[in-house]
Amino acid sequence: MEMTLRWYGSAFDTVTLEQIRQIPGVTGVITTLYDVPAGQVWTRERIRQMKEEVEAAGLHVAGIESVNVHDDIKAAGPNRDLYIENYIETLKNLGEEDIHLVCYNFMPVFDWTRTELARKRADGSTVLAYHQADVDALKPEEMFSSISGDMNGTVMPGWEPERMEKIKELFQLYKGVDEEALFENLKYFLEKIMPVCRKYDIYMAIHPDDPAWSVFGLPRIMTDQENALRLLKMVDDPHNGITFCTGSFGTNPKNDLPAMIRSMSGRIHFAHVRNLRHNAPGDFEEAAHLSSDGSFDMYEIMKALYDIGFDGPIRPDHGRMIWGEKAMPGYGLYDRALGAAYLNGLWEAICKSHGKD
Ligand code: DNO
Repeated sequence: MEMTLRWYGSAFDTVTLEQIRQIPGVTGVITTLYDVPAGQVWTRERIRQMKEEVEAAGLHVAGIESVNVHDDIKAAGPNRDLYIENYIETLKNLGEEDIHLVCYNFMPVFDWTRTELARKRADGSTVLAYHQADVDALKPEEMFSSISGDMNGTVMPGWEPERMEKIKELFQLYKGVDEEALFENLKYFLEKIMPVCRKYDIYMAIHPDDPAWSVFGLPRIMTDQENALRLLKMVDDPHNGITFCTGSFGTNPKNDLPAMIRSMSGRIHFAHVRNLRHNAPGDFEEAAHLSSDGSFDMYEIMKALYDIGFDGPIRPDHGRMIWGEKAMPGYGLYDRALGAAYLNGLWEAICKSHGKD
């Protein structure tokens, strides 16, 4: 595996490439062109500039998170074929710039969802949290304003204000789209992009839905082992794979994370490894990466990745906000750096217990 950190680009991130370069064992970043709206083509020039900036700092672009999928593709809206053409063009440009991993999601309207961005923990750190009863008490259009005050002046992925302004239209677009239709639309999209993925050897890695259940009555399909395996079989090509995000699949305590990893051998192209703490059904908060701080057994998760021969990029995921840092919630430097060091430590121990360096 290769240890990486997510980076939003110098115009958006409070964390610098120079800082990332100093985290032991981190050799790559997972990045994006954050200012290009879903549906627009990424030009080769912009991709090249992004690569050059990362490489000048002694790192490399290990993959993209995300090339976002336009809602017309997800909902089979009027311009879906046009947006798929644009997506193909972006993949071609990425392939020509030698980038071979693309993370994306297929969640309608909202990307990941939290009800609090700065819940205070006993040690004074703050974390992202989710409480189903709070979501149930809100209208979808109130969701953004209910959390926007805690964003520390950053733009959070999936929560761009211009998207949130169109929320009612977006809900309208998904009228009549149930889980089966969403699966169909995902299949249609993947079948159209597979030829360009094969040609440039690009690995598509869908991100699970977070939380792993329907929010505001919208359909969600990347929620458990059964559905993930259905997706892999539906378009049975190694270029159609998964971003295994423990924090997203793990929102549902019924998901057995190590067993899920083992069931997807060869098709996990990217891993997001983090911990969270379950308080009650539908009520969880994020935690430090350390097993004892949350509900997951991080050793078993890393061991499952090792056992299936996972060799893609991995990254620590949402961190707590600690040591007075002001950053995008979940994406500060300090706690993610601690997470990377801890995951590297687990990995080293697992390798050495198998007699490997
Ligand atoms: C949130 C992230 C998501 C993820 C997208 C992938 O912190 O995990 O925004 O990047 O769903 O497309």
